[in-house]
Amino acid sequence: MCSLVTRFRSLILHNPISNAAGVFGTHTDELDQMFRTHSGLMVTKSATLGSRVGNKWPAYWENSQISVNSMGLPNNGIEYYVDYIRDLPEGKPCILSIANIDNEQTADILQYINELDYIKYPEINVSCPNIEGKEQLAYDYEGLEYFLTNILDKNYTKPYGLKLPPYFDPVHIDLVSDIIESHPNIVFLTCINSVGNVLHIDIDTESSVIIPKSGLGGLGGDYILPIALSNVYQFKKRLPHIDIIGCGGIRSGEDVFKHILVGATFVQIGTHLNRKGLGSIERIAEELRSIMNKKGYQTLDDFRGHYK
Ligand code: RRO
Repeated sequence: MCSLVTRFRSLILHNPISNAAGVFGTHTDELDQMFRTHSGLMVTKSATLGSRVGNKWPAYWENSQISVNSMGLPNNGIEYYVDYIRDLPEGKPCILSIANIDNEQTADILQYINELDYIKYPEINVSCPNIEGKEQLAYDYEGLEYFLTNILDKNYTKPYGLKLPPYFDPVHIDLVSDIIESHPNIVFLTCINSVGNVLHIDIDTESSVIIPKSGLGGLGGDYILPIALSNVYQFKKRLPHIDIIGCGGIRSGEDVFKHILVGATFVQIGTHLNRKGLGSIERIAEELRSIMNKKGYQTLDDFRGHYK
């Protein structure tokens, strides 16, 4: 029988599956539900210093293939998530996701969590596409370098990760990789956030399926699997010493297998969990196990990064 055990830095996970930030991670009852699932770990909604209600509704839409969202960072504020993690029983690590909408506020958050030993490997979201008038930080290379040097390095002294948007040109992956290499506390990258600013039109209403930002929103679901795989593959190749967390388009054990094949340490699932519920985690883990058994792989290391 094969094993799904996954080593991520100092953590040993019983399988390589997590929710994605924003799905089953905003309220404590959702996080409690995630804790009770079969997942190897979990992640909170991206938090800001204070709570936010988010964008005008409807801001989320999905069908059987895709999702489009412009949630606008609704969250309960950093303390809510930090306290939740502090009080969590042992058994499943919970990654704190932090959104940057304002450098000074993020500096305050980082100073606050720097002293807390129960916060491990926060995921810093530099790719939220849904704040009106605000560029995704990870597409602004100078702004990203400034942020990492003057906000992150100055206020947080422990290992952390970045949640990145999709990149569509290898030259951009090289540019971002150069920036990341000069910040040794970056130990993981989550690839990818939703594909920003897409437009899905309802033929009956002749308008978008969501309201904020004139209908533009972040795309998740089946269509983004090949984009995610390409980003995981390229970043892993460029930065082999860094853990890459695969996120995008996963709905089956086969999809998890593909993410790990191109180098992912573990994976996060968003749209599909929202659509099908948390029971799908166990099914997806079993599908992965069955593929490994068929191929004769005993552990995830037997094929991780072995894309031919
Ligand atoms: O809350 C959102 O609108 C949101 C965030 Br912070 C993000 O990182 N990605 C996304 O698709 N939506």
